[in-house]
Amino acid sequence: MISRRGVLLAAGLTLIPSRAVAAPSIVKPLPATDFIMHGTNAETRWEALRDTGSLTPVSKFFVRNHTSTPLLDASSWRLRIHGSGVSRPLSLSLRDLRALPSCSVEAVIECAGNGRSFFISQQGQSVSGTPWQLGAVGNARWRGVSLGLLLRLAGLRSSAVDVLPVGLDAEYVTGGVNLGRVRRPLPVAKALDDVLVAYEMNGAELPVDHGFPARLVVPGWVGIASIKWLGSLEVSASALHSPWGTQYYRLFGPAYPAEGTLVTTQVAKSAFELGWGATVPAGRQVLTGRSWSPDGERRVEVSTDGRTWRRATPVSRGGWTRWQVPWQATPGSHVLRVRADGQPDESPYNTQGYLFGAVVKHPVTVV
Ligand SMILES: Nc1nc2c(c(=O)[nH]1)N[C@H]1C(S)=C(S)[C@@H](COP(=O)(O)O)O[C@H]1N2
Ligand SMILES: [Mo]
Repeated sequence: MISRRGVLLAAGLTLIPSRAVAAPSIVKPLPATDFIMHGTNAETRWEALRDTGSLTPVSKFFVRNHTSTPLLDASSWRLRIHGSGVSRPLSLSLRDLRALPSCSVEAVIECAGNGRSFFISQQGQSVSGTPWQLGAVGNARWRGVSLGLLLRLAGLRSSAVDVLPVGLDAEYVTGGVNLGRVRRPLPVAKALDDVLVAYEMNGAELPVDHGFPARLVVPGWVGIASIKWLGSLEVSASALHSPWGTQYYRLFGPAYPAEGTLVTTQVAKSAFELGWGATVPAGRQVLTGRSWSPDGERRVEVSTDGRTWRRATPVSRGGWTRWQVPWQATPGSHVLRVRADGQPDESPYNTQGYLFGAVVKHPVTVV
C-alpha cells in the first residue's frame, strides 16, 4: 500500500510539517465522545460524566479560550501585584507562591454563557455568542493561596476598591478591534472573601489549558472572573474597567437599563447525565445528573411527564450535587425535566444569552 507521503510525493506535493498547520487552541486531547467543539472552545458532553465522581476529571473538563492556550515557562513566570491600592508591590515566582500557606476548595467553574443555546431552541429568542448546551461547566478541587493573603502581603490599603487580574494569553482581537489581554476587575470585597490563586487542580499541577502555572478561582461567579494564566493583579484605589465588564458579561435588553447590568454571580442549573436526544432502553432506569448554584441546592426535583415532580435523591454534595431518581421508561419519545430550588420555566432574555437558568426540556427516546 502506498503511504500518504508517497501519494503526496507522487502528486508533486510536499508534506506540510504538522507544525505549519494552524496551531490548535487547546493542548489536551479532545475525543468526540467527551467534547462538543465550538471554535476555540470545548464543551463537556453530559453523558461522559455519568461514570465520574464529584470532581470532573481534567480529561473531560470544558475549556473556554478566547484565543489559544499559551505555553508559559514556569521558571521565569512571575505574578506581579501592584497599583495604587497596595503599599508593598510584590513579584512572586511559582516557588514563592508554593511556599506560602495554601488552602483548597471544591468549586464549579462555569461559563456565563452556559445553556445559551436554549434561549434560541427553547425560548425562540436570538442571542449572540457560543451556542453552549449545558456542558460549559466543571467541578474541581483547586489548591492555591488565598487572594486575601496575597493582598495583605502586598500591603493592601483601606482605599483599595478593585483588583484587576490580567491573563498572559494573547491579546483578544474581535471584529478588527484589539481588546487587549483577557482581564476583568473584581471588587476587593469578593477578592478578600473566598478567591484563590490556584496552582493545582484535582491534586495535580494546574494543566496548561486550565491556566498553568496559576489562575484565579472565584467561587460562585461567572467563569470569566476566574482568569487563567495569571500574570498580574493590579490593585486600585479607583474603580477599574475592562471590555469583559463593559461590553461583554453585561445583561442588555428590554428588561435592563440602557447601560446594562454587570454579570457577577451564577444562577442555579441542573442537567441529566444523558446525551441530547439519547436512546434509553425500556424498563426500570436510574436517571442521574447534577445540580449546582452559588448558594448550594437543597431540593432537586425531576419530571418525566411534564406535570408531576418527584424529589431526586442526593448522591453526593460538594461543588455541585449529584442526584438520582428511578424511572420506569416506556417506549416512545419523552421529555425529561429537572429543577433545583425554584429554577424557573423561562429565563429573562438578554441579547448575549447569559445566565440561562430555566428548566431544560431534555428529549430522549425509549426503545
Ligand atoms: N486568561 C484567560 N482567562 C480566562 C479565559 C481566557 O480566555 N483567557 N476564559 C474565561 C472564561 S470565559 C471561562 S468560562 C473560564 C473557563 O475556564 P476553563 O477553560 O478552565 O474551563 O476561564 C476564564 N478565564
Ligand atoms: Mo466564559
